[in-house]
Amino acid sequence: MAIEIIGVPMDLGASRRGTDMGPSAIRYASLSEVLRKMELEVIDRGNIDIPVQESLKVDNPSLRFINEIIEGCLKLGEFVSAALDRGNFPLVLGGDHSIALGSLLGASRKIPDIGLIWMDAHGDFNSLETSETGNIHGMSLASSCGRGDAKLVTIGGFSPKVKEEKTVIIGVRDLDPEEKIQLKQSKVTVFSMKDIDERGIAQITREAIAIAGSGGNGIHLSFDMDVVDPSIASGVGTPVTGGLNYREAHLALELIAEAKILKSMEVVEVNPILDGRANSTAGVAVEFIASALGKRIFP
Ligand code: NNH
Ligand code: MN
Ligand code: MN
Ligand code: MN
Repeated sequence: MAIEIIGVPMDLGASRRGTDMGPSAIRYASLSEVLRKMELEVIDRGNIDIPVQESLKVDNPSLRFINEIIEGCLKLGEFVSAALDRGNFPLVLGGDHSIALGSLLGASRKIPDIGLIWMDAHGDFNSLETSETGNIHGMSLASSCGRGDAKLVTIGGFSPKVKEEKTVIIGVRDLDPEEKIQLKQSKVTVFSMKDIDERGIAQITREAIAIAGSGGNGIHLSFDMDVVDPSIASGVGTPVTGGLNYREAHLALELIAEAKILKSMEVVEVNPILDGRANSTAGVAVEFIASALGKRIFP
């Protein structure tokens, strides 16, 4: 099994420009070298073709750049499915979180009944009716669960991509008012920062693994870099204070690796131009990827 790196220079799903540089920033922070030192085989498939924002005009302000995002996610879905067909592990580098639509299309087409752990400061559970921004990166989880705009929901020709019963959000601390109601009415399991503070990240992660991993088909991990505290990862478009600390994030990923249930992964929302220290957020992203893929402190 090789790790197949797939870059998605997508910034059409978010307001602040710069996540299109995420894949370069993460590669520049020595991703391949770090993984090869772990004795993993690495194949870099390069980047998916995504149009440059300045070359487009917004035709639908409540679903900004929907057509271009769908087109990009269909391409990404093909790359993810092809990697799984080869028996490989798709590692998707974002890009804003709208790309989860493509990763989950590609993964769930090949792995029916796949579970999902979504680590994020946000719920990404908006629909066009509840969104205050029209940004599709805030809608990608709801759409993947079968809620919202029909074009987003049925991308790839089937829905849902994941069952709400097998979907778990970890680290959330910023929900829009209507989004909160939608999430409450859903069957998604939500572990907020309060739950983590109260019960500890180890216990929460174990419960998440049990829920998302139930049935034994494995899980997709969608890791939004803003789940960690901005003091660790400042280079994200929508930072929210009070996030996971450095070790909490590593421990969650180490436990997921130990459970041996991970089938595919994406790391999203790295925005190097907003980084407080030169490319440090991408550097931390590489460390997190290594933990998720089995790097151990000891033995
Ligand atoms: N909830 C907001 C929206 O829908 C912000 C979403 N931003 C994110 N999501 N970074 O992870 O626009
Ligand atoms: Mn997100
Ligand atoms: Mn987020
Ligand atoms: Mn804490």
